Amino acid sequence: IYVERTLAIIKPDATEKEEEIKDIVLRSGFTILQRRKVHLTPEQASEFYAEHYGKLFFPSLIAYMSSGPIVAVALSKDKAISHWRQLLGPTSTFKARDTNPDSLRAIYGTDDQRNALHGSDSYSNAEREIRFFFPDSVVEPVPVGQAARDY
Ligand code: YYY
Ligand code: MG
Repeated sequence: IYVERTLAIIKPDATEKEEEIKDIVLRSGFTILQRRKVHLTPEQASEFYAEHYGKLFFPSLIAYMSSGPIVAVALSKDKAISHWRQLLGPTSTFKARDTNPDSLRAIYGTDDQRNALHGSDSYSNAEREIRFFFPDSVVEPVPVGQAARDY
């Protein structure tokens, strides 16, 4: 089994549900490696979401992500990156409610932007995002014969 890491974030609109979300995370077979509650400055949120710089929704995304404390969590599991994205559901809370009502964004999201939770979308982003919140975390070696890969 190829155990992977991914970065999850409980966004400001969902931190009150942390215990409930944690139960689902553990029941879904993830291991919590590290957890940190932090209130990002707009500058830090912009750095985290740099790939979206210049898009129409960027300013409001940064305002939202710096509006209150968030909980960053490093998770591990077999195929953690894709499994976590699956459990999250689609980016839009409304689409999640329509197409995947059991997903975390369907349950905990507020609207198309305030979608309660984040998940890394690729191996390289997962490693970058884990380093962003947990700079001291140990870098996991890639098993022999398995190249680091994106999904
Ligand atoms: O990876 P994921 O969070 O599912 O979506 P991204 O396309 O990376 O966008 C990041 C973040 O930005 C998303 O969680 C909500 C917000 N957003 C938005 O407000 N409006 C959009 N049209 C797309 C994304
Ligand atoms: Mg994304």
